[in-house]
Amino acid sequence: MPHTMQEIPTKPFDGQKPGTSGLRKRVKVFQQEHYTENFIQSIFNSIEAKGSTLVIGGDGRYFSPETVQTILKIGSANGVEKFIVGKDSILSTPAVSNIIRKYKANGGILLTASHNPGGPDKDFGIKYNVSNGGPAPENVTNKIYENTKTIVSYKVIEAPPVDLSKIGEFSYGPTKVSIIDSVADYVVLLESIFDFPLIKSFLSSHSNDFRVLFDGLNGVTGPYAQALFVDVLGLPKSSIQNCIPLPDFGGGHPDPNLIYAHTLVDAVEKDGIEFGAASDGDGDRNMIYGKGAFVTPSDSVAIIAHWADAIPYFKKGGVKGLARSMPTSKAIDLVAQKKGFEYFEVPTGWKFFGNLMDAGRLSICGEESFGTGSDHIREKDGLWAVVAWLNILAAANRESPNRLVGINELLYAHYAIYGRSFFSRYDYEEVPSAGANALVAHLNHALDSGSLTNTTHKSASTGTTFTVSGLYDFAYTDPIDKSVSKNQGQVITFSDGSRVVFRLSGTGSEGATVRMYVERYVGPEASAEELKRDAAEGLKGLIEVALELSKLKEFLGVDKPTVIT
Ligand code: VG1
Ligand code: CO
Repeated sequence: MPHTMQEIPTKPFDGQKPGTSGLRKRVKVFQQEHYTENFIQSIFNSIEAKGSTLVIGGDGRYFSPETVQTILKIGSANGVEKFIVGKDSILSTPAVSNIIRKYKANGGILLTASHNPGGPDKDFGIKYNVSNGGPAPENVTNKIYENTKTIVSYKVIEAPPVDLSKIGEFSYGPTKVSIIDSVADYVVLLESIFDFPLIKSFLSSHSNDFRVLFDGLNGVTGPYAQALFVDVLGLPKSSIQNCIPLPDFGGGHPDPNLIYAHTLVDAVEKDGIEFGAASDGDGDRNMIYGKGAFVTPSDSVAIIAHWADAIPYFKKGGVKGLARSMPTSKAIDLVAQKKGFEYFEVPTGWKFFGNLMDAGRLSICGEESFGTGSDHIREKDGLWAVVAWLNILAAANRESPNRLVGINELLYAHYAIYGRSFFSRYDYEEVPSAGANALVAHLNHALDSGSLTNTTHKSASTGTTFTVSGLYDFAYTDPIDKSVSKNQGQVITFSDGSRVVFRLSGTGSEGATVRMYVERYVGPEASAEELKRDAAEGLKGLIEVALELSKLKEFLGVDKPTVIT
């Protein structure tokens, strides 16, 4: 088909640096003339675009359909041979990772700002994934960023927009465009991993005493949840809620935690539902929350690792190794030690797990930020984690035919073997950058001068004392490619093994977001009462001491965190 190409002059924009997971800004920023085009051309300048096959999809948030057309225009002009696009621009982040791998594409462009709110006044995001299906590593994102600083023009092809609602193969100038079903490949993938017949028989024999509720928070997972829970597993339609993807997620934060997923928490508590779960805007996060039972993501990944044998994928392929991001609690390390698996601590962000998986040294990993996953793809995977929990509960109940094993029974059984890591995260969102930088400088000073080391601090309300045993700035050398990532969070350790971490977020779109992570370990010899304690109670003293040591409230000028998880 004849086509015309145009080269359009442009000028660089400041600040097009991808963060923890892609470039995230307000929609209004992306809507500026040439802004989105510049970033997309910079991606194509940084990869081998000619002759490539790329996947496009996202969480369906506001400004996605327009951006798909922009990518098609610029990509085609840059020589992309084929685009595989999710119908209506919808593909969850894990689904994109799977499609890149399954169809041997060269990479993919994901249109999402994940758990950040959407809509004309909220956030949009663009992320590039490479051929292993995972987020581009730092050398690629740095190259993209360097390109955004020197860009002088971008290329477009002139062609009418593609109808994204029609599944099929189309030609678009010199490029092939294949619009695919958003859900089908992902369902096939999960069916190849889990014991669906076992889960199905467990759920149908316990339809009265083990009810399930999944909340899509109006993000991308709705259609996937319908397919998995209702169509495949045979649960009633009432088992899923907020499962229509909306461009503004119904006005909420599509973030599965105790604060933002209150539609799930409320429904579970009101109806006494045994198993509740939610996922985020783009489907890579998960929360497991049943009646009176909240599973911290750090515990969740440890429990999945402990029960790996119940999952056919691991039973067959074995567990090659375990890993967590640095701020995540050490619960999974204990499982690795007991079972003799290799284990790793990497910086925050899923991109750091990819090399280990590709090298065959990592099978199950997680982040405290409600991210759990495995080497079946190269992104964290919300619905994978939910189905993993159902598979494990089904297996546990097969061993306990007379008494229902629920979420809490699994948790307490785990603590009785490994002990418990009390864990919590305080987020101070959109605080002034100057205050956040001053906090970092204060901690750096303590680190360099050693002024805090060996000091003892007493919590006013609990009377517990904590002695600082060390302070360091976390840096990571990738064991596979030896690349070094510095300044990944400031860690304060205490003589009782407790730990506090301070980190600046790399996913916010305004001001700065400071995260404080606290962890306190209690061994399996502790009393059942101690092990079953409310997490907030178990951490109270340590949190007070952490706030005092860091002078966080003074620096940030705020009294309370925006979110506690
Ligand atoms: C946050 C989380 C991090 C996660 C990242 C992307 O990053 O802390 O663990 O990998 O979001 O998750 P930060 O830099 O804001 O702390 V998602 O679901 O937003 O892609
Ligand atoms: Co996400």
